[in-house]
This record gives sequence, C-alpha cells and structure tokens, in this order.
Amino acid sequence: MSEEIREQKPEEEEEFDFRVEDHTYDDADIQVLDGLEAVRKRPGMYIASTSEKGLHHLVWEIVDNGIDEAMAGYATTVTVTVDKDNIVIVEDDGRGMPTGENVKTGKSTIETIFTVLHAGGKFGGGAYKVSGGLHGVGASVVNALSEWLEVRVYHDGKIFFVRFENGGHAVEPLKVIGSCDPARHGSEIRFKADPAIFTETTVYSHETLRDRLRQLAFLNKGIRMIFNDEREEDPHKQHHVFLFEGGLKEYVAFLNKNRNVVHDEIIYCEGHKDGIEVEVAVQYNEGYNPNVYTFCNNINTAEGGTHEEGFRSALNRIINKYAKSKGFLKEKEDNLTSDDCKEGITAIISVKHPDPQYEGQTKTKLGNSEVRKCVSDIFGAQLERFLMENPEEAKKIMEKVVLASQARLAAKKARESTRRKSALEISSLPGKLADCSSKDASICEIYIVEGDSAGGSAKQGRDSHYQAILPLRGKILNVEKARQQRAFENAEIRSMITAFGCGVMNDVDTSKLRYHKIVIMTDADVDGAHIRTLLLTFFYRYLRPVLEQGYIYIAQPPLYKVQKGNTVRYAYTDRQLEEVKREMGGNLGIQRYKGLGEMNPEQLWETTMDPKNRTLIRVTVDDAEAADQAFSMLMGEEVEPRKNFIIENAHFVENLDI
Ligand code: 1YM
Repeated sequence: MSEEIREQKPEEEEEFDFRVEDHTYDDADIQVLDGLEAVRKRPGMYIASTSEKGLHHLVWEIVDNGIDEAMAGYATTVTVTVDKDNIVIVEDDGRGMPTGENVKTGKSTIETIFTVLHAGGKFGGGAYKVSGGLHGVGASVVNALSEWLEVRVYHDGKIFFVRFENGGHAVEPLKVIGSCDPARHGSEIRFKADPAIFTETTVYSHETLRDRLRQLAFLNKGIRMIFNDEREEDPHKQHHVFLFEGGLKEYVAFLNKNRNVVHDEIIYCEGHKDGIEVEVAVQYNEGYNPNVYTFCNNINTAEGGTHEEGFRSALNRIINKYAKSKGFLKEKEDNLTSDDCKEGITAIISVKHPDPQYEGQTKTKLGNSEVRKCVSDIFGAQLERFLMENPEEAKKIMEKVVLASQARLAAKKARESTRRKSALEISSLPGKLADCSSKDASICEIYIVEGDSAGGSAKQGRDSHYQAILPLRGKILNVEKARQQRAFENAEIRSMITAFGCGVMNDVDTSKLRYHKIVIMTDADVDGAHIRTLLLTFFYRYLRPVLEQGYIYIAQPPLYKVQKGNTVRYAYTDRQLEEVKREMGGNLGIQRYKGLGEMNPEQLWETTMDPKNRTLIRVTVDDAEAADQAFSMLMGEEVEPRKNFIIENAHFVENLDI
C-alpha cells in the first residue's frame, strides 16, 4: 500500500511504522482505534469493494502472508479452510508470527500487526516480500472488517492466542492457552467477515478460492496450497491439494490440456538479474488466438507492461532470426510480425520484483523499465537454445508462424473490405437491423436476437426510440475454431461489427459504440445457451474492450407464464414458479415457454425488454484465465465438460440487476 513501509526492513519489532514518531502509548492506542474505525467507515479505500470480490480479498490478504513465509523458505504449506458457516481458517507451517512485545505500544507484536494500519504486512525479513502490489493492505484491514478474528501461533511447544472483536479490538492480550508438540510451528488465522460491512454476501465462492489457490501454487513452485471446503457435499470438492514442482511449465500444460499442441516439450526458463526473478513457459497449440498471461509478484498484470514487452521483443527477434537463418523465411521477405509469432501461443510470464511500479487504468500494468531487458535477455537466450537443440519442434513452430503471416495478409484484405464499405456508404447498416431513432449511444440498446420470428416480435414490442433489434439467423460462426479471414467473411459477424460501429480487434474504440447496451437475447434452453456462448466467444476474441468495459448484457426471458382469470404473472426460475404458485393459490393455468418465439410482442416487451420489469445480466471478464479456460473447453472437442459448463454457465457471468 504505502511505499515508505515496503522499503523498511526493521531488524527488531520496535521499528514498526506508526507514521507518527515519538508518541506515547496513549497516542498510539488512539491511533489504533482511529485507523481501524477509518477502515470500517470507508472500506472501499482499503479493499476493492464490499461486494463478493472484496470479501475474497480478505482471504488473499492473509494467504499472502503465509506465501511470503513459504517463499522466505520457512514454510512448506499454506492451508485455507472454509467451514460450514463461512468462517475462514488460513494456516501455514512457518516460524509462527513473532510472539514478543512491541516496546512502543506495550502490546504484543501480533496485536500490533492486527490493530495498527500498515504495521507488519510488508516487512522484509532479508528476503523481499512479493505479495505487495494490489493487495498488501495488511492484516489489520482484515481484522477491522471481521466480526471477530483469532490468531494462534504454534511455537516452542506452546500455543499463543489472541482474539479480536467489536471493530478489531483485542478481547485480552496475547497469552499462552496450551501446549503443543515442540516440533510444531506455524501461524493460524481464523476470521468471520462482518456481515454489517459485506452486506451483499459473506458466502465465499468455491471456484474463486480453488482457482486462485491453484494459480498461486503454479506461480510459486514447490509450495503446497491446500483448500478444504467444509460446505461441499460432494467429496471431490471437499479437499484440494495443489503442489507443482514444475511451476509455470505445469501451468502451461494445464491451460493447454483441452487443446491440440504443436510441440510436446514446453519452452521453459527461469533466471534472475539485479534482484528481479523471471520465469517464463511457452507452448504453441493449433488454435489461432494467443493466450499470454503475465504476473508480477503473483498478481495478474492484466494490462501487461514491461515484462510482456520484453517477452514479445525476444519472441520476435529470435523467431525471425531462426526463420531467416534456416530458410523458413527468405532473406528479402518481410519479417514476421509480433501477432504472427503469437498465433496459438500459450505463454505465462511471471516476474518477482522488490519494488514494482504499476500503471494503467486499473493499475495492472507493470511499469518498471529495467524489467523489459531482463525478461528479453533471459527468455531470448533460452528460446534460442530451445530452437537449436530441438530442430523437429522448431520446424513445427516455424511452419505455424509462417502460415500465420500468410493468413494475416489474406485477413487484412477481407477486413479492409468491411471497413471500406462502412466508410463509403454512410448508412451501410445491415439490412436486417431495425435501428432505433435516438443517436445518443448512452441510452441506446441493441438486442441481438436468435431467429427471425423472435426478431419479429422484438421489433414490434420494442420502444423504437432507444431499442434496436438485430436478428441473427441460426447458429453463429465459432470463432474459436475459425481463422480471422473466415470470421470477417461471415455475414452475421459483419452485421454485428457494422451495427456496433466501434471497429474490431486492435481497432476497437468504445467511444464510437452506437449502443451502450448490447443485449444477447436467446431462448432459455440448451440451444439458446449454446448460441449465447458462441456470441460471447466472438465478443471475447474480437471485441474484448467492449466486453471488459461492461457493455454486454444477457436478457432473461421468463420460463413460465402463470394465469388465473385475468391476472398474469411470469416466473424466471423454477423456484420463482413455486413462489408464484403459492401466492396465487389454486386453479392456475401454467404455460412453459419453449422459446422467445412463443411470446407475442407485448409479452416480450413486458417480461424481457421493458426496463421497469426486466432483469439484465451484465457479462464481465474478471479473470481472463477462467474465461479463456471456459471458452477453450466449450469450444474444444470434449463433449462432457461442455455439457456441464452450459448447465452451470454462470461461471464468468456476474448477476446484476439493472
Ligand atoms: C496464515 C498467515 O502470517 N505467517 C507468518 C507471518 C509472519 C512471520 C511468519 C514472521 C515473519 C518474520 C519473522 C519476518 C509475519 N511476521 C511479521 C512481523 N500466516 C502468517 N509467518 N518471524 C515471523 O518477516 O522477519 C509480519 S507477518 F512483522 F511481525 F515480522
């Protein structure tokens, strides 16, 4: 959080930063109360939000401290347990938090860490701390936002204990509450998130916890991450152990598991220079899209930055050098572009930096310029060696990137033809589009509707002032499996791109978007879910900023119409149907809608399009990896995971009432 703290390396506990020096015990005490109270008053200043995301933030804060202890070489395992009441227990088998007293506060070090803002957290005990970055707000913030929190330290054959309640105040000072096996050592933090703060939910997501703990295990090879979820009935979901001795190599293998790979051996390197650690793993697959994920200090740098630039420049340099020297590319031919070199690549770049600087809109872009050369040198040397030592694998990679460049030139022509058309004929909007009359994008909505008949009802039912309708015929092209050129030739895809008006791929400019709500409206059945997924895949691959900036929504048509005399009610879920039945009493006519086409225009308006009644779900891509996994799994050859996914497809969709 604060630079001044991260740079401090106190040898002794009394050097904790209290920000105001030379203060008496009473002053320090008051500051404690002030600090934690400030956190409770304005939690948004300290954690991402008080929604589900912020709730999980509490766990990551404590887990980070356990990982630091493991990275420093003292702990082997970090365990996270969620009990039936959503109480979280995080343990490690490290040295145990210091149990001594802090001279300035006259309180235990542990109480200090948990009650003074910024104390503890990011101390470098020789080895630097890597968990800073976006988290790193400190254990005291977790304490402030918990209904209660307990610390147990196992050390010297004793169990030390302190409990905090009531806005983070210690109930009693730290004390020994029992003995343990003298060989046992470690820290255990147990807390209950305060429902008065986390008003939306205090229920943790199994998938979110599992996926991040797995990711942390990939990013920190050799550290065992255990996840126990006592809320789960299914024994397969109750206990997970993640331990990857191969680090990022295993991460890439995991991401490519549903894909056909171009070469079996994964290109892998690790090294360090000037205190910066670099680890990179790369493998090409037969797909066309690049999947490059970058991390700094275990944090996903979604906006990339200097580590990604260094990687890209080395990839370009070495591939072009090899392609020319071995005759895959003629001396006078143009160099392969960065995009050519990245087609179908799965790459993970992870750096650990003692003093990371983050930039960008969401502060997820690494800014330290020295990292560029560091990654470029370390990865470049290893890539060159790999190509030299594995001529068979190298040949497959060369053929792949050369083909990519040929396809790129063809796609460029096709794309230019879409662009030229819209530039020349100003009103070249697709013929099937029933546009709205308003030109104020901020109020305009476009409904992408499955099928002509539903499209017809939507056209009649809509408010044409701000609602546009674009009907799509049948299934849309699966862009995960098609080359760009084919995508740009596809009529439905061209219609969408032209109607949205914001450009496509690298040219996307959301300020040109003609509608600030793009609403996918499909039938509430498996086919509808499939079409929806194909559309999301298209948005994800071709219009990612539009998706990321929250312009894409999913409409929720009702599943049932319930009628009694002249009264009509609609139910959107089976549970709601039960409620409606209970409320309306006996003698009901219940109709199950099989598709949008069964609704007349008025019904469609009333239930699904009228802002007064409708429910829209905003689609977000919170975690590119989860989404990508979902997409590749959905679009891959395996049928079973696809079926399961479609059934529980809320994975990358966040519920949001409009
Ligand atoms: C479940 C969470 O917090 N483990 C943990 C924390 C610390 C230590 C060991 C530790 C660090 C150092 C020395 C050091 C912390 N200590 C501090 C502080 N697990 C968890 N395990 N001895 C023990 O960094 O020098 C903050 S965290 F500040 F007190 F040193």
